[in-house]
Amino acid sequence: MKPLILRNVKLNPIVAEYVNQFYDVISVEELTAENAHQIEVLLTNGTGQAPKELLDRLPNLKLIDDFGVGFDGVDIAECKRRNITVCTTPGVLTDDVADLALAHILAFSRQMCLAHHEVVSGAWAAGHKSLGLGRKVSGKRVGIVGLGRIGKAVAQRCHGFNMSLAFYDRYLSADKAAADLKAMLGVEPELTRYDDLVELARNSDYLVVCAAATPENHGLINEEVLTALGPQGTLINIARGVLVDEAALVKVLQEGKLGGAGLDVFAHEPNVPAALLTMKNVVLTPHIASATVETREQMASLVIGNLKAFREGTPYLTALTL
Ligand code: 8YV
Repeated sequence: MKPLILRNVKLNPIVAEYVNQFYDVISVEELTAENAHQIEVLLTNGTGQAPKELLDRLPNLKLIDDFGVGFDGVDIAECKRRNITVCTTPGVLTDDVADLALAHILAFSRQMCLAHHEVVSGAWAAGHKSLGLGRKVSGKRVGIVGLGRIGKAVAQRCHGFNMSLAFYDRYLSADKAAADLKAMLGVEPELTRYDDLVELARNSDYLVVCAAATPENHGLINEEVLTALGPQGTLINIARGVLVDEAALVKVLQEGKLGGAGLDVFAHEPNVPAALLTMKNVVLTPHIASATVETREQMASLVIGNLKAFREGTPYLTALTL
């Protein structure tokens, strides 16, 4: 009989193939008072939930192996207290997530979804052209909320579009940000740091949310911020849905106080506020920022590497410092 391993999400197929060689996998629904004490490893992903109530049921848990860079569903304080290691997949998905932010900027501004529909519906061929003009992206102002690894990769790409760069990040000084970007770009970009998120929004054409979903960031993008972004402004969220007050977002879009939104993440995935589904000034994707063959292979390789390290007692590849 193989040892048991617990999953609280559906496993990536590459990870599953490795895991099945050494473990019998059970889901949280299959956890019982009898088998819970056997669990030493929990397999999760960036949106998987590991609250204290679950951790309390797992007295021998040693590793949470996360197929993702986000760990907002994991009770980190409890992991720290109990010395449970948490491994994530940092770095390997940065490019893809930043690429998707740019894809949203372009898709929204150049009306890609409406334009595609105009062709496939036959409207264009029939001469019923209803598509108005889009908006130019090159040369516009981008405001980046959270200038970590992903935020900087977004800045790097926006610089390529001759956009002016500004950011809001409580933990990063203007000098450090400028030095980091200079190292990436080879030139020092024009970069403005805002202490006030509303001011950043007021001075941005695109506000791109790249921050982590820490409890203090919940609802960070509120009605005041969205209104400051304004009728010519676009919100892009490739981070986490909870960072945005979704009710306020729907309200400002309905009232025409915000130009539009490109959203890959939502507060209650896979549920999307019904009002957004019929709006023409939104582009919606189903949390696909890291969903490419290449990146998912690299993420799987880190998850497997960390599990291997656990099994062999060697150092973890990407353990969080708790
Ligand atoms: C994944 C993510 O979609 O890395 C994250 O935090 O949200 C995404 O890369 C998620 O982990 C599901 O596999």
